[in-house]
Amino acid sequence: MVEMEFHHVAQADLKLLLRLPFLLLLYRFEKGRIYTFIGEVVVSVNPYKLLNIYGRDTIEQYKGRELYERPPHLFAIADAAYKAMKRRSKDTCIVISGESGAGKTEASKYIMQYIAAITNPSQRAEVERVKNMLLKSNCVLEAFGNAKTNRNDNSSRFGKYMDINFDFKGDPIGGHINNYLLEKSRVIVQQPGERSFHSFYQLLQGGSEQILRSLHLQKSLSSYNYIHVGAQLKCSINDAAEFKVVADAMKVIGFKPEEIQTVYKILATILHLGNLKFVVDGDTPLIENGKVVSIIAELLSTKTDMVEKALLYRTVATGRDIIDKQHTEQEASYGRDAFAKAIYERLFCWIVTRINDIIEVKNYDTTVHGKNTVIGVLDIYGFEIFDNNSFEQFCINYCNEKLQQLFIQLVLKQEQEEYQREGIPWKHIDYFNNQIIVDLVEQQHKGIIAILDDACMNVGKVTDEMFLEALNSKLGKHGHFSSRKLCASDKILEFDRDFRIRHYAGDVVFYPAYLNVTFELFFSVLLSSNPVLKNMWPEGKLSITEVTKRPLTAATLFKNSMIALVDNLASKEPYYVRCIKPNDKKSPQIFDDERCRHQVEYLGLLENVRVRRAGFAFRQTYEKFLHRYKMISEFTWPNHDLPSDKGAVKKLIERCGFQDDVAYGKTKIFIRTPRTLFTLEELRAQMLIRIVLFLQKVWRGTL
Ligand code: AD9
Ligand code: MG
Repeated sequence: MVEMEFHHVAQADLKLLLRLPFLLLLYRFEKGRIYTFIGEVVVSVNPYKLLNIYGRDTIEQYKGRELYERPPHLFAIADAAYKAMKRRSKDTCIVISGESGAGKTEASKYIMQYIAAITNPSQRAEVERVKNMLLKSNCVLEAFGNAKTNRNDNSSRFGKYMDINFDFKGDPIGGHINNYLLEKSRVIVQQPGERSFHSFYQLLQGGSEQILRSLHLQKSLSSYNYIHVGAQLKCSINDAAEFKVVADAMKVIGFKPEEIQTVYKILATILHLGNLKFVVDGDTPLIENGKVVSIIAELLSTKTDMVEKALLYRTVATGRDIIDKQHTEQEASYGRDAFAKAIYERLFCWIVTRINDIIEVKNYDTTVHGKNTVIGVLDIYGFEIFDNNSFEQFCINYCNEKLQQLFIQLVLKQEQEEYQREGIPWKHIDYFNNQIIVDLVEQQHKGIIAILDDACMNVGKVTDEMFLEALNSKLGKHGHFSSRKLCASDKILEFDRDFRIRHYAGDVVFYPAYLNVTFELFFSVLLSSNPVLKNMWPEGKLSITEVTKRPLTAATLFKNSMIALVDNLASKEPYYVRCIKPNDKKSPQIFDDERCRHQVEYLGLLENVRVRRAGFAFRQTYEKFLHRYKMISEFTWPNHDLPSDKGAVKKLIERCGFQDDVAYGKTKIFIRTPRTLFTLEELRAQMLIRIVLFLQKVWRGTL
C-alpha cells in the first residue's frame, strides 16, 4: 500500500507536497521511478540512463488496464488514450511538454512503440507495414530536424505533431505529420558547443567513399565553414552508424533511390555553399572560388552561369518589370547564407511531405469500415533561452506559451468547470493565467507579431530603431514587455536594440529587435533538370511576379500554424505528459532541487495538485461505476431490482463506509482520495477470488 501511495500525489502527504512538491519527485527519482501521476497527468523526470521499463513484459502489464491500476507510466497514459479512442470512437491526443532536454522526444517514441506493440493482434501484413513506416519515420525526421545543442545532444529543432489513424478494429492504418518551424539558422551558424543538423555529420562520417566522391566531398568535418564550429565535438550520437540506419529507414518508408541521392546532393550543395567566398573588384563582387560554383551547378543539375547569377544578382519585380539588381559583397554573402537555409528548409519540408504521401490513409471507406479515428502525439521544441536568442527562440517560446494556455484551459479551467456543472460545492483555485503573454505576442494590430509585420511591409524604410520605437510605444506599459531602451537606469545597455518578454516560466528572455531581409535565390534551382528538385520547388511553374509577390511573414505563418494546432488539440480528448529535467549536466545522479522546483512551478503542477487536492482524484459516471463495483455489495449484486444507478451507487458507498470521501454529482460520482478507489479495487479483487474458489468447489463437487 505504501508503494501505491507514492504513485499518486493526491495520496502522499499533500501538505508537505504543496510546500515542496518536488520532494515526491525526488523520492521517486532516487528509486528509479521516473513517472508520477498528478490526476491524469503523467509527470516524467528524465533518468538520463537506460531503464529496463519499456520491454514486452512491461507492455503486457499495462495493456487494457485502467489508468490507476498500475504504477504510473507513459504506457498507462498511452493505453488510456488508446482505450478512449477505441471504446468511444473519440479522437484523442497526447500532449508532451517540458523544457529542452526534459525527455519529450523519447517519451513520444515510447508511446508510439507501445501503441504499435498492442495493436494488430491478428498480425495483418498491411497493418504491420504501416506500423513499421510510422516508427521508421522518427529516425529520418530526427536526422534532418535534430541537432546537438548545449542542452541536449539530440535536440528537436522543429515541432512535430503526428496523427496516427486507426480503423474500426483499433489497428493503425496510416498517419500524418505536421511539422512546425525548423530552426534553419542553425544551417549556417551554431553557438560554441553546438552542432548543425545531424544529417551533415552523418553523410560525411557514414557516406561511402564512392558517395562522397560523387558529391565532391571529403570526410574532414572541419573543411566546411558551415559546420566547423562543432566539428570536434563529442556527441552521444554515432554519426557513421546512423547514416546507414537512416538510409535504410528511407528505403523502408518508400523513398526512391534517386530521391535519396538528391537528398545527399542538397546536403553537399549546402556544405559547398558555405565555402564560397566573394571578393570585390571595384564595386562589383566576384566569386573567389569558381570551382565550387561549378560543383554546385553539377549537384543541382543546372548551369554554372545560373548559379553565379543567382549568387551575384537579385531578381526583383517592380510593377510589370523584372530587373536584375547586382548585390553588394555583403548582400552576396547574406544571399548565399539565405540560400543555404532556404534549401535546407525546403529539403526538410519535402521529406515530411514525401513521408505523408506514403503513410497517408488511402482507400478507407467509412461507410464500409466504420469511423476512422485518430490519436495525435505532439512533441514540440521545449522552452529555451540562449545567450543569443533569435527569431526562432521567440517562436519556440511563444509556442510553449500557447501550449501552457491549452493546459490551463483544459486541465485547470475545465476541471473546475466540471465541478460547477455537476453541482459539486467548490471553492475556486487561482492560477497564473498566461493568456496575457499569449496576447502580447499574437494580438491583432498591437501584438509583437502585428508590429513586426507592419515593419516588414516597409522594409528599407523602417530601421531596427524605428521597429523598437513602435514596440515601445504600443507595448511599453505591458507588464510582461520591456526593452533595454525603456530602462533609463540601464545606461550602458541603452543602445542595444533588444526587447524582453517575461515568460510564463518566469524567465525574462532577450530578443533582438533586428529586421531580417532575406533574398531567397531560388532561380538557379528552378531551372534544374533534376526531376526530384523540380518537385521540391513547384514555384517553377509560377510566373516570376507570382514568385516575388510578398508572402505572409514567417512570424504570421507561425502564428497561424500555432492557432490551428491548438484548435486541433482542443477538438480532441487530451492526455498530458509533463517532462522535467532533473539537472543541467545530463547526469542520472543529480536531482537539482532549485531547477526542479522551478519547473514544477511553471508547468502549473502545483495548481494541478491543488485542484486535485481540493477536488477529486477520480470521477466516473454512475452507470460505469456500478458496472465495475456492483459485486462488492450484497445490495447491488446479485440484486437485479436496483433503484436508479445513482441510488444504487449511493447505497454501495454507504455500505462500504466511504460516504465522507465522495460527492454525488448530477451524472457522476466523485471520489476524493485514490485510497478509497484502491480499497474498492481490493474488495472487488477479493470478491472475484471468492467467486473463483466457490466455482472451483462447485466443479469439484466438494460443496
Ligand atoms: V528538446 O526540447 O527536443 O531539446 P526533449 O525532446 O525534451 O528536448 P529528449 O527526449 O531528446 O529531450 O531527451 C534528451 C536525452 O535525455 C535523450 O537523448 C536521452 O539521452 C535522455 N532521456 C530522455 N528520456 C529518457 C528515458 N525515458 N530513458 C532514458 C532518457 N533516457
Ligand atoms: Mg525533442
